[in-house]
Amino acid sequence: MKRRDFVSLVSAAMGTSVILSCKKTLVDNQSSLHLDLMAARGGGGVPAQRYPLKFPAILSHNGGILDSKLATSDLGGGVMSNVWAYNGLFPGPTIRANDGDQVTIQLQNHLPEETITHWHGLIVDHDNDGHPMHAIPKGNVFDYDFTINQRAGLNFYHPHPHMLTGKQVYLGQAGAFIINDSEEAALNLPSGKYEIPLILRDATLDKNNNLSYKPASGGMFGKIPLVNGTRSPYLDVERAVYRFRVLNGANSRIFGLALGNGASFKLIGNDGGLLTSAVTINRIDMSNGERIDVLVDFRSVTNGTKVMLRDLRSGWDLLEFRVNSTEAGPEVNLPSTLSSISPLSSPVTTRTFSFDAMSKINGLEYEMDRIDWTVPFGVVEKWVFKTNGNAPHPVHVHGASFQVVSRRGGRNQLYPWESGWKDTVLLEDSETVEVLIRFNNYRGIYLLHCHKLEHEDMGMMANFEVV
Ligand SMILES: [Cu+2]
Repeated sequence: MKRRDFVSLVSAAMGTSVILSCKKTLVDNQSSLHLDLMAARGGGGVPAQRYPLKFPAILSHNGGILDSKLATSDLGGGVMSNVWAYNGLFPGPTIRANDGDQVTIQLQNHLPEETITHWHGLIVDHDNDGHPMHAIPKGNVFDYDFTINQRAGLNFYHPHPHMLTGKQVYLGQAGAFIINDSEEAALNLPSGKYEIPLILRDATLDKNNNLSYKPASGGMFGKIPLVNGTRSPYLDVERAVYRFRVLNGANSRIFGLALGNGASFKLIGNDGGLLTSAVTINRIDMSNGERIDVLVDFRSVTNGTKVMLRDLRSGWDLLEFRVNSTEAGPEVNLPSTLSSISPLSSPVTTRTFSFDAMSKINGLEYEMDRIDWTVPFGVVEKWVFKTNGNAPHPVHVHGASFQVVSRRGGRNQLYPWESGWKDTVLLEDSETVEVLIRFNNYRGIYLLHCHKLEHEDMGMMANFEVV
């Protein structure tokens, strides 16, 4: 498929949302009016009503089925929206596995078009990576079978069919994949009801409250925020320390997270798992596909107080914490070293990748059958990411994690959430970002691409082969 087909695909996507919105949906008139009023406030301000934060169900990593299908979901207040959901859930079920576990999951495609699921952050062999060349037509299944061999962390599963990723993720095809290991377990981090996954995204709803995908070449920016598929959510919390596992699951929007009461986060992990040590920080910026792992301490907050998780970039209120207990919970004591991370060094090769316009890497748009470079197995390389404009480009690599070593130009610095192991790094205009990377798990064909999904779908993606 060539770029010229993107326009017709976009038209097709819009046509789909029209068809979806024509389906009969029971809408309470009052709720509908209320939601429209809230939408008019652009998701910011003070909505008249908030809805309980949803939590995705857990799916077994061993023998689980991911059924991609059309469904309806309550985004809050009992108003149903048409979505494309894994197992009818929006977002999809959370998968948990331990390092060393065998994962066997069957993807069933009941969407009206091809799809394939990619496990963003998981280091798996080419056949299990959800490469677009493995997309299955509607009515077909794909059996995944791989072993977890990596550090504990929060990962992100979503479709990866060429030129359809943005639409499918937007319509609801997304979920969390959490890996646990013994190193993490030894830290006794908050768990159970004190460990909360938060999948952030935005959305635009049409007048029937259905998701409306209308991408522009600069990306798809929705008019309201959703957290775990909930609009204007709240969460009752105790006076305790909570662990929030946060994923930016939006197609294009970057979030600048902060707490409304000025309290700080204790940042303990990111894409590739635990950091070397915890960092106390007041703001964290997350581009598409990035993850963070933070502790928030509500112990000193007075019972009955509300604390807002905010997005400083849009001015949106994302999630209201309602502190609702009299007794304060225990302190969480972290060791000064959370995890040992060996720095990569002495790269044998330097490769430069220029993310140009909105659809090209080094002057080329994606071709499914073209391998643009080969990488020797097991050696450290330096990859340099730059751009001639049209950023932000969140750069994502499949098949290995990397370490970010420098950013020159633009923001001209690295941030605490960019230390340790990463698989996605934000490239802004006039920046040059250098990473060190080593593919020492599998040989095979993998992808480098922009994770602004509309850029990816237009062709800002490349195949390389580890040999
Ligand atoms: Cu981009």
